[in-house]
Amino acid sequence: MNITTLAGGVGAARFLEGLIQIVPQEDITVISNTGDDEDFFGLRVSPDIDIVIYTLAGAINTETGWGLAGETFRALEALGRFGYETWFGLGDGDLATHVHRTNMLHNGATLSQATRSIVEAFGLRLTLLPVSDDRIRTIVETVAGETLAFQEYFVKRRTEDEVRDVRFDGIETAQPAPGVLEAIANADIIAIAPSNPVVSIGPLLAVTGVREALRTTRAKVVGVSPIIGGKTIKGPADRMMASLGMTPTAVGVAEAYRDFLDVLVIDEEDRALAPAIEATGIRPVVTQTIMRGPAEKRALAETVLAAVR
Ligand code: FO1
Repeated sequence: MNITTLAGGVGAARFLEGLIQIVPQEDITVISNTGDDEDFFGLRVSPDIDIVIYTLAGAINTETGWGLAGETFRALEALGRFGYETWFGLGDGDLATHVHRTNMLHNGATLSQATRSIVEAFGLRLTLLPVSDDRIRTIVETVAGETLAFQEYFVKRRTEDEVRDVRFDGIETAQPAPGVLEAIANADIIAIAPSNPVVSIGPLLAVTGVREALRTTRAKVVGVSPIIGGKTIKGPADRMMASLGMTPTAVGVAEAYRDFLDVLVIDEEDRALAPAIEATGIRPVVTQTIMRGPAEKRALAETVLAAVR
């Protein structure tokens, strides 16, 4: 059974931790957001790709949900001496990943090839595809009229700015990476991870052909709402959806995916929203979606697969 997951960062990684407990990694393809990617000190950093790899390899810093466990930050401190900005927490071990990725890109490899190399080096056997090998940059326009690169908005400014608009620079010409459309067309099940619908899943859906592939695939498409009781566990999805005129609830998630989603898994807390989701033409499945430990991650993955089997 082939399962393709559309993924952002932390929420997706936690969902995938459950999935790999019940499905062989060889049967899983993850299509990853690259709109968060940024260059620091000339190095290409791909946070959502790395968060998924580090998490599934058991190497993640579980307190933050990003970066490597037991990191030191000596190189970053030393870079600060030269006047570089150091607000983006790149640890010493993490830097090696970015050096390797950037080196491969400089030598003519694609982001897909560099990603495969990192996946293998961390001992994983699933297929992890960046949604595109072409550069896509998520840009946030604030109500105050500023234009911020995603990491500036997310990390430097701690998501404090009110968002007026979000755009994906490069999206008009970005082509799906090799294997992306095939992984959607040939999957038995497609799972949309509990990630931010605007800035994590949004860039994936905006790449030429991806949304159409989701609409026409023979696979069942099941999503997990990242919004519980009108709030996100982590990140600004609720506030962002509200300021962009979307309904900041599981119903808003259903509306955002209504043209391709068959089932939306929502939390017990949102049971009362089930009829409104049903009204969008999507079947709601109510379960416990907060993933604290390995058993809860596994249970959520089991519910997601059972919902469309
Ligand atoms: N998130 C933070 O909130 N602060 C950081 O300093 C930070 C550093 C960082 C370094 C490498 C990496 O792969 C991710 C990092 N993140 C950091 C997470 C990242 O900004 C976001 O979680 C994703 O872009 C959103 O999915």
